[in-house]
Amino acid sequence: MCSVVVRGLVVRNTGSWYDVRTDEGQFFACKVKGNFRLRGIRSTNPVAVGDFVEIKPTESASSSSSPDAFASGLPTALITEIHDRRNYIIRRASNLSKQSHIIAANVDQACLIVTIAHPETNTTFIDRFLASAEAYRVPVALVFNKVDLYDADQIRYLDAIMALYRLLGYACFAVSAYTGEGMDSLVVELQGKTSLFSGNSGVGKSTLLNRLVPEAQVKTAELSTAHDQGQHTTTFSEMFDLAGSGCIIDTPGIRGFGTYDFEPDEVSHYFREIFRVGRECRFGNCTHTHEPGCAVLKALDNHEIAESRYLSYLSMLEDKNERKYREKY
Ligand SMILES: Nc1nc2c(ncn2[C@@H]2O[C@H](COP(=O)(O)OP(=O)(O)OP(=O)(O)O)[C@@H](O)[C@H]2O)c(=O)[nH]1
Ligand SMILES: [Mg+2]
Ligand SMILES: [Zn+2]
Repeated sequence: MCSVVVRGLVVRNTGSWYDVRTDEGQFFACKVKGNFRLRGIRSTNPVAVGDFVEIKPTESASSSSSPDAFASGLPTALITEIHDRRNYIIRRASNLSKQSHIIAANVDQACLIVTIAHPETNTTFIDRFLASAEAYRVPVALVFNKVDLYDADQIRYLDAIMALYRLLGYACFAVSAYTGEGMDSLVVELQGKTSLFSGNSGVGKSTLLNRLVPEAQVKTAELSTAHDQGQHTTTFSEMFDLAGSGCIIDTPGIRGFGTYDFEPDEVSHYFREIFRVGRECRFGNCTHTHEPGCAVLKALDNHEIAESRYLSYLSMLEDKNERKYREKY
């Protein structure tokens, strides 16, 4: 009877199994023990890639009863405990859902991979991601991929949008996973850190990963010709080691970013410029929507706050009012 409990890191989440790498470098296919739930979080996945866990190896007889773990050839174990997280990125599991989905835990940064075209990532999606990351204290770098595809107008737009986000204090990278353009500075940014790759389907998360970690060889696929959208090719989250030090967590593409567990009066705290300017509003409880003496509305009029950012702010307020989010975000 094997009853030792060992510590490990969750490196892969296939939905039904969590692959854990122990401190000694051994791999186990794990299930979560019983129905233990994380403090107050109603999540579709109680454990996420990046979690540190305690596991208890199960006897070999039980592994043969689980065909998929058996197929992976890994010994099986039970996750008996999850260590406290330094941070995590969480979103609403789906429209109208009360459940959340933890995208990854214990990351040094989230790289939001976005594209100006093929497919187009909308700014509301970007801002919702940024606001959530801000709330959970995860630094974000914006990685604009597929620069090889853009025409002159799109390049102008790219420059403008990068200027906007840089002004707000977010690191921005313009890269092409195809030509390698811009990849050198991204590599420097990734060194020594655990970085989450997130974004819409089809923006090239896995293609970038394959370029950065050639032995990863994860599946990628063309956009659908009819809709110029990704096809949700990556179906589970997985962590890969970078040469040197650091690692990347590749994740399935997400359609909308439904924010989880925000109070309406909190939303403005996570839009850096709205928070800053909002301190000048006449009323302390200003929602920046209609109030007299609202400094945010004035800054919006003066183009000191970008309209796209303000619209994203409104969309998040609306979530709270309607308790839902629109799928397209
Ligand atoms: N032209 C061009 N195409 C790219 C670039 N990066 C990725 N692609 C293509 O975009 C398509 C989607 O790439 P994936 O890497 O599968 O996208 P993903 O973000 O991992 O998508 P999901 O796994 O569905 O979330 C593939 O056909 C890639 O070859 C790039 O820099 N330039
Ligand atoms: Mg992918
Ligand atoms: Zn105001």
